Amino acid sequence: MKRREMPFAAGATVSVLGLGVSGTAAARLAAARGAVVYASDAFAGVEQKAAVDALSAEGISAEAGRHDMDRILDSDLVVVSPGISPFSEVRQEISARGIRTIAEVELAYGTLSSRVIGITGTNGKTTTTQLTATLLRESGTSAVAGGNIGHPLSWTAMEEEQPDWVVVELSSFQLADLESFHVDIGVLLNLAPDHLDRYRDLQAYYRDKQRLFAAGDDDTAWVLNADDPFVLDLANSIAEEAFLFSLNDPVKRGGWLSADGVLVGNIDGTEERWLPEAELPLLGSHNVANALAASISARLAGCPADAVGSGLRVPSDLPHRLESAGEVAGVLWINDSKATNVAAATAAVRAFDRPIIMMLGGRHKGEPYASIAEAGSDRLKAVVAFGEAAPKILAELDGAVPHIAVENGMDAAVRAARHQAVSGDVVLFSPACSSFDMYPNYEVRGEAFVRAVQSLSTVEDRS
Ligand code: UMA
Repeated sequence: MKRREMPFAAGATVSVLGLGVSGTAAARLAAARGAVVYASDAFAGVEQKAAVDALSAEGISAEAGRHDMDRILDSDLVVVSPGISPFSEVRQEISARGIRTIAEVELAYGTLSSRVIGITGTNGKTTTTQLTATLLRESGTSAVAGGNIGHPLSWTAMEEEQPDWVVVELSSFQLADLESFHVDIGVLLNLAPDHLDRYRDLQAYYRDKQRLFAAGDDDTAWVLNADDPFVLDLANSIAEEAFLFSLNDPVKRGGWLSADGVLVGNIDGTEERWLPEAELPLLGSHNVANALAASISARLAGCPADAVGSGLRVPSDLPHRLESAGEVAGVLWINDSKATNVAAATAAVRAFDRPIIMMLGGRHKGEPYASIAEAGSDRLKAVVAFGEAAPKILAELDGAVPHIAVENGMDAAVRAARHQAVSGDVVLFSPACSSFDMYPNYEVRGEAFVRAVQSLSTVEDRS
């Protein structure tokens, strides 16, 4: 295994780009480890200004509204927030100068003593990351879920007591800027088009995902989706030695969904029946796949076979992922705001076998919407399109679904969906687009949806 090293010497100058959660965490960690830190954000919104105030109060040099390029280009190391594209002006200038640039997770890794499970894939990363950490904790092993899940790894690196395992959700953006980050267990869940607004093409996105394999060595245990040909292709020869998971067929070693509907595993030559699918609190077959990946990973990290079932039964507390927003007059409203790409929305459609009214829209990310209509061809009653992407969704799905409406704003879109729904239907808010046309992130969008549903139920209660 590669030896862990702090990525800078004491007294080195470290510039941190971006003052979101990962940038502020990185600035604090680098300063705590003896670097002279300059943290900056190109924008000067309320959050960035608050971050500047907080860091300045701790003696860390920070500014919002500009990147001081003289200072940045003079630094020994740059730590970059994942949201800042390699094609941005600031990063282009830094790379032209040949200054070493790393991700926040890489910085954190250098100061962590925990063993690492790294989880990536287009969809299901957060669920699998959280579930793996839950399985480990439920079986008495200390584990923290971090990374893209919203808990910067630097937070854990700054804790005095570090867990035995960190389960790290790795986005392609983070993978792109790894150096010596090493995974003891590496998981690739699935691959589908996403982030085509940032990547030149699909291959470029997949190439960043492939960097997971560069973070392993001969001692790394790999967990791969046997049902996804793109995953197997990307893994190449690694797939031969990997632990696989499948919803379709038993695998030599790994986990699968048996013909009688049980999540079954085989880690060390003996078959283990983990949990009947019906007892899994998560909805949808994509979540059965996530649960299999989490179970294999947890078993490999020391969770005993007989502890998997009870760990899988622990309800997930992840909001905005196929979460009920309530039932109004027999209509079930589902908040799946985290579905920010077409593959996630397609998986959501597959999770319901009753008539569906689908709410789609937001900022278009470059992917075609046809697969959503195909996945729901016998159940999709109507689509309500909203946001910037609405004209594109209308053009692509008109004629492919029985009814399509375009609405402006969340409240109007929710009312239009209500208009289409009858008792027994589900209204699925699984937008397939990013939220950035109307909201700062998918969480705020999900909350706006839930509020609109709640006000609808108040009106209906009164009438
Ligand atoms: N900025 C600059 N200069 C620029 C461009 C942007 O300073 O040229 C600033 C922005 O003004 C902003 C900051 O950089 O203040 C953006 O940082 P960020 O987007 O990396 O935000 P963080 O709050 O640090 O959140 C990041 C991840 N965000 C992204 O990858 C876009 C979070 O994932 C992650 O939870 C967090 O680090 C902790 O690790 C979010 C996400 O949407 C949930 N991820 C994508 C996904 O899951 O699909 C990859």
